[in-house]
Amino acid sequence: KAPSKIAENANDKNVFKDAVIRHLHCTLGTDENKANNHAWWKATCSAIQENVLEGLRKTQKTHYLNDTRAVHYLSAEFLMGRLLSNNMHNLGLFNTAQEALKELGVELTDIMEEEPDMALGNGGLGRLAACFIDSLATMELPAIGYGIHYEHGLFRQEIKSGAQIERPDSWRDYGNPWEICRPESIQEVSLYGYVETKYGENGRIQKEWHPGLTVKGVPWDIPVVGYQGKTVNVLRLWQSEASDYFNWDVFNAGGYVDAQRENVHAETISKVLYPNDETEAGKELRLIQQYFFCSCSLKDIIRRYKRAHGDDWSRFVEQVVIQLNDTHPAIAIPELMRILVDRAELDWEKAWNISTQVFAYTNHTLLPEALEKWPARMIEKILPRHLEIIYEINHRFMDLVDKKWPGDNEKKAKLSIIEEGSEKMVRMGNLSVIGSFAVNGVAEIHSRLVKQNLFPEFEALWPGKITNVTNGITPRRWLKACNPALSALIDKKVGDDWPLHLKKLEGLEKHANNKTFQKQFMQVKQANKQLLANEIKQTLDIDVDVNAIFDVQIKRLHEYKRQHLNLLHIMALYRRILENPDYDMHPRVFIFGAKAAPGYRLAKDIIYAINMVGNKINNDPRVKNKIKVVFLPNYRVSLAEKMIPASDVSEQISTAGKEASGTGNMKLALNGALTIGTLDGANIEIAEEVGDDNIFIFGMTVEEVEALKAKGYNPHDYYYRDAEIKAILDWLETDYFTPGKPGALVSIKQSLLEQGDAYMVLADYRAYSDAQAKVDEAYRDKERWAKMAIINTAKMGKFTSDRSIQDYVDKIWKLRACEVK
Ligand code: 26W
Repeated sequence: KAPSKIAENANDKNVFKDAVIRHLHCTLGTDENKANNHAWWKATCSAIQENVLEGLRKTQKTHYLNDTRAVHYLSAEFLMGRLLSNNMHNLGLFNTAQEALKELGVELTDIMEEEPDMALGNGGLGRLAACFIDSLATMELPAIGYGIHYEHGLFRQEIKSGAQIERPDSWRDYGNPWEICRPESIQEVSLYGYVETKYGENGRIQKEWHPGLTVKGVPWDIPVVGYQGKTVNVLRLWQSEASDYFNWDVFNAGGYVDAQRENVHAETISKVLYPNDETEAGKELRLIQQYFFCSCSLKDIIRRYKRAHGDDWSRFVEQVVIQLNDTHPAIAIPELMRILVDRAELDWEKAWNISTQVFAYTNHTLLPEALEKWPARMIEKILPRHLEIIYEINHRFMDLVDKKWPGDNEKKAKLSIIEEGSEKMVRMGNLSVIGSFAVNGVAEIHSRLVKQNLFPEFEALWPGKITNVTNGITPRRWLKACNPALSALIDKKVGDDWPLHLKKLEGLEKHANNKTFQKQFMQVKQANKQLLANEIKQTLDIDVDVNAIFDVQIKRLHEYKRQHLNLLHIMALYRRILENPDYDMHPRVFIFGAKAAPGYRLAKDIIYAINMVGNKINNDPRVKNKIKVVFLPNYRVSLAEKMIPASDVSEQISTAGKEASGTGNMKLALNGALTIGTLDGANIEIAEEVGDDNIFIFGMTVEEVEALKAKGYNPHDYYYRDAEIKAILDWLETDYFTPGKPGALVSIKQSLLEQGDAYMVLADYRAYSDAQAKVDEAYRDKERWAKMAIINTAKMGKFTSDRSIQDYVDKIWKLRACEVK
């Protein structure tokens, strides 16, 4: 099948050449003799964007004419990465563009490196949102993503003398060729002030919010191109600006300076992404960010609805479903109630009936420190009317609970939106469950734990409301675009429609024992490893051998993800080599990528430790290159795209019960890496798919973790009983890895001993070490390894985000595809 094209003749090489030249001339004001890579990149983007916009126009018209029901995906984060390669692949224009540019003397893969990542997210949750909107467009589902147009995305990480330094990310400094500003759709958002109670005619109590500040929300649209380019949806990101209209009063009263001050405040809202992953900071600006984008988005949704249905609210729930990506957009629930009750003057019951048929909520974490709670006093100051509404929601809900469990105050305390204590707190998780018609976790085990441990009272009250939708990843970006060599090999075996029907990869299984295919598969891996080795040489000046095992751990740095378990094992291998120069192991390169939240001390200490231990090992001739440790700085989507195709081993070693799902585990296995992992998150479902022989599972189960905790876990037991553990932890206290600075790595030892080892690293250490020995043994048998790797790729069909989206459609959204011709 020829790839479909949007614009007439788009994949005619000469047409494409002309378009690029035209943009060099007319958009960028340069020419082909002067243009540098950056200009070529921009001109190429503009040429592609012509095709994208054609599809966008058709899609919007089709959705409008068909008055389609749509899903509105509200997320504080969208980790989009780069868009050029993705858009070219999805439009079927990659080869055309590559050949056209070659004739112009330009290497496409070089200019692709000019594109800054759109890093408007922290990690898993933000990247999931990006994969989901790719799938939504691919499946021709009417959908819009709503988020924040952060001026600065996640910080850029530099490593200085082994330690993380944060530098600002400026992804838009030289313009973003993909985004379109839509001043015609600006929204106003109110903050602060007070609420006036009025008595309207017929005695109805009316609430009027007199805000203290109004800001503008300016929408920027990023087109989202589905695979094969038929549907082009949008990601709409809101940028805050001072509302000139509101500040007139202050300005006219001679308060020029005050007016300027308010300007600063308004523009601060979308300035920067909070770099915290899994720790709730309770910062006022973060709550304002959340409300800002929710309010803009709801008003946008309502504007579009009213355009078709006027003031008739009766069909709103048929047309609109809103998915809350974690609790970050939960404030949208009282905001919709405010609009319906105070503005549209609907009865509370009617308004609540609408709201609770519109919202659905996804939970992404069980960690108590990540569950959002806002001081009631803070909400009262910023959103006084919303706090009243939250109290009213809670009051009515408590009546309902009393009917179910009369007089049971313990149940009420657990279910209440309000947590009583020295400071009253609003639990956003409870608000989300109460205000939604469906709640889901992101992997089977996680959803079970959401029901059993996080929200057991809600599960008893509303059985069936909490369900599971296992996460997924888009195979377009995470195989087709990032691993062209493997993709071409797969095309030859199973045909080229696997990016749309990932289960077709199962067709590879019958070749898993074929020696020729094994060779081809491993040659692709080897070539990808060489590309990564070049990258490592270039950025860190470390030589790595592509015949070594490439063992990769890439994810945010967090104690529960246990990068330090990996590090302890590396130190153990090093120690074994020092004690026995003939220690027999296949050479291995341990590769890390991880950012630590800037305020997370121990996470930063672990990064420092990886670098210092690595530096020592890499330069110790006694190691004879059996071990290399590589920490690649500034881990991000575009770096992941280079690391994942080159990985042999995928480290997924979180404490059981802590990693909600993981999605990197899926990306690595899809690209033929073998997982060493715990029975946690989606690892369990990956193991079910590939079979126990094709994965290295180790360590405690959730039940065993819970039992050990109940019995009383004492890490000292492991320290004194296992000589290797003791030797390694004691080593951390010396200045062996940090010459002249004894104790520089001691915080890790302390966290694992005195501070109680909250994530049970020591309890799982020996099992991990044994599993690593099995990895070593398996790799030495080249045929066995190749077979296992092939089976991993073959069995990843379940984990396409298309399947996740289909699950959402069937279980929650009840959406229909809308064909765009
Ligand atoms: C309030 C601070 C904060 C910020 C972000 C708390 C929590 C978060 C996210 C929920 C963290 C996150 O990204 N969670 C990850 O979500 C992925 C997608 O579902 C899962 O695959 C990961 O297991 C989960 O850690």
